[in-house]
Amino acid sequence: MAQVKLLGFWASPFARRVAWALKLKGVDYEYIEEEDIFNKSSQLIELNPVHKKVPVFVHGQKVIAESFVILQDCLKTWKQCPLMPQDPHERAMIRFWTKFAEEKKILHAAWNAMCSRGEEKEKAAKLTVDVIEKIEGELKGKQFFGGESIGYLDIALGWMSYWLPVWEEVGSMKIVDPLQFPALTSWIKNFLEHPVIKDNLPPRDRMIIYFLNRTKVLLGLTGDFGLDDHWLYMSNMRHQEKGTCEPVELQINW
Ligand SMILES: N[C@@H](CCC(=O)N[C@@H](CS)C(=O)NCC(=O)O)C(=O)O
Repeated sequence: MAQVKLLGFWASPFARRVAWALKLKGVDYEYIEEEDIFNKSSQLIELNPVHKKVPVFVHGQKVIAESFVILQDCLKTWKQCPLMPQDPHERAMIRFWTKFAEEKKILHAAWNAMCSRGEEKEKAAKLTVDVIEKIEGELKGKQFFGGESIGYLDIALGWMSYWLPVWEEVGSMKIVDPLQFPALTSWIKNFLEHPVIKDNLPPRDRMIIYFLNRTKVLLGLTGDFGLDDHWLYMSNMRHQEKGTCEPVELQINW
């Protein structure tokens, strides 16, 4: 069996898609962490010269980039735990919803909602909610998108179970209202309770700090955040949004 390697980054929802698929399929692989995604290793540049992004998948002589392209290759290479239904119409539906989520750029909209302010934030949050409304319909009465077990669409949208709540917290916003989206809310619970998924998630606290710092950089603020600063930052944001006080000076504490 040719050697399988996955080049990823701990906080990347795209790299995690591939890791989940490989784990579900029981494929042994070597994980290589890209230490600094903004100061790319020569290995990443060499393996993915077009986009210079993770994930990159290496299988013997084959090198593949782009999470969905990698997933497709995994489906064809390893038949165990198929992730796609047998029925052609059901397969088409999975492709339809994957394409829908990609074309609507829901992940990017949620990301933008986290790291923007004012009107731009509102627009991005609304776009995310509008797409979720459609996805909610597809989940009604199901444990997973794949029915009784995790499938391709669950993996494709898996970031919504764990990254989205972190982005909601960091961006001080509510996107997945359990009353508005009961099916998605219970899917999140089911997905995160799955043993393979549960054991393959980045630490939440580290994510909060990481995405707070990313947000801060993108908003043009300076200094690094520690977790203690998070709460100060949140209340600061809320006050600023309500226009109730001047910005509080942020402490650098780590
Ligand atoms: N469409 C790509 C997106 C990959 C991507 O954006 N990866 C991020 C990490 S989450 C990255 O490598 N960013 C580095 C950069 O933007 O330069 C996929 O699905 O694999």
